[in-house]
Amino acid sequence: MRPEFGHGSSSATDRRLNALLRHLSSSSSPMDSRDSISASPTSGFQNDSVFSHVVRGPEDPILGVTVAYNKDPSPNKLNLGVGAYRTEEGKPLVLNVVRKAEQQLVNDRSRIKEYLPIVGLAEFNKLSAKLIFGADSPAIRENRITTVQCLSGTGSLRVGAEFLAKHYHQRTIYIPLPTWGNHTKVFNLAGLSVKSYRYYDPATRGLNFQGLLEDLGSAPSGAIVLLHACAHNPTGVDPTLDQWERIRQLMRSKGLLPFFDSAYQGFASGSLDADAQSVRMFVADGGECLAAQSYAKNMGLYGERVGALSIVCKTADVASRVESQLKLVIRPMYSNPPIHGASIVAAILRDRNLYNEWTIELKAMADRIISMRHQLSDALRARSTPGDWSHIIKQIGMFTFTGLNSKQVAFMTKEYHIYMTSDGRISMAGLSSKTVPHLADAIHAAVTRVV
Ligand code: PGU
Repeated sequence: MRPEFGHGSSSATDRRLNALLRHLSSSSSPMDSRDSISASPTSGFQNDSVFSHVVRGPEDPILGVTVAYNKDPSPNKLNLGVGAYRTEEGKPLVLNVVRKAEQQLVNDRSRIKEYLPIVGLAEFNKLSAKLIFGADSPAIRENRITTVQCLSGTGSLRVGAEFLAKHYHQRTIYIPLPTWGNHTKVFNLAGLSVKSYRYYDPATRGLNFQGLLEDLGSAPSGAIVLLHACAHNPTGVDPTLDQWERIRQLMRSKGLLPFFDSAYQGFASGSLDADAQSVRMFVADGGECLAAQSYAKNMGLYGERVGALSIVCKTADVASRVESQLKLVIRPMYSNPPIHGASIVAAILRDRNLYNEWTIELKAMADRIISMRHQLSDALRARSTPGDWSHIIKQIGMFTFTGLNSKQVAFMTKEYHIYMTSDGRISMAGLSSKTVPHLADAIHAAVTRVV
């Protein structure tokens, strides 16, 4: 019999200590642990887990593509699944400016590793709001925005959704059809009910603007609407500025609440300001909205998990009360956010030279993606691949929504070791001049041999 702490007490500390003891004794002496924790000493060793009923879950439709890719021994394999930037050599890229900022951080001996506040690094929050809303935004000047550091884009969406589920009168969120696969799960788990609005028209491979206006027009007043700020994922199709203006007028007239997902600022056009136009239009009218920002793509900080949630309110007083409630959402979820990534971002955004260097590197990434679009389009034309492939050039951002069906995708994976999501989305950022011919061969074979 192992010692137990705090007999008869149910304090959380005692329970944790006992769990730790059980863990330690089970690794050093399996017999002892089985005797003491199995429900019945006679039950079989195979079935004695309290989790034996747990069924295996499916792989994630996007991140699971990388899992499959990693298992493939082929030297010609190509991962166009996940939206992650690669160089012409096919390697992940750490921006030079990020290396410089990190060096500064390492050299600064005054830096400490204490907890950040619940809302994160104050300077990071301020600079993130400036980045998306614009340095001269009246809403910033009037202190009507609360910005909290969150765990990249996903965490920002989740915190925003949890806040809305608790404090907003309408619990229905409309998401575009199609959209990033994780949206439905994030919003459902936060307690929102998810509906969709028409967005993409497969016939034109463009925006179904009429369908979008009809669906938002018939949404209940006050409903939340998820909008991709730019570089819509997975379609690469964005509304024009005129169309954004029509969407804004419709949403404001019906009191629909905009929730912007900004995961690609700078990646659509190469310009940080141009890619934030949609958001800024909605803030300029004085109305309220939410915005989730990610630095995964535009600073290449994927694994640092750095992002921000902003809620634009009517008054400074409301904004400060909203922030007090965001803290109550965050504290029991992960207490406070990590310090390293946010410090890198703050170092770059605060320093004019580093900021300028960043915009140049960002533009180079966006330009390389655009050049891949041209190369792929040329390669298909050279092969006389059947079909209209002009959308490869027209679509913007990281992805091309090819129009290939799931059978054609499976064929390309099996025969050509090209990995992509089953909806036919390819990450243009994963391509290089060297791999374009291989992809073009695969697409040509898929559309001529698989229907
Ligand atoms: N929102 C959109 C529209 C996205 O495309 C992504 C990432 C996120 C939010 C979340 O990004 P964070 O990494 O949390 O900042 N989508 C990529 C990356 C892989 C994934 O699914 O998370 C993609 O390939 O779709």
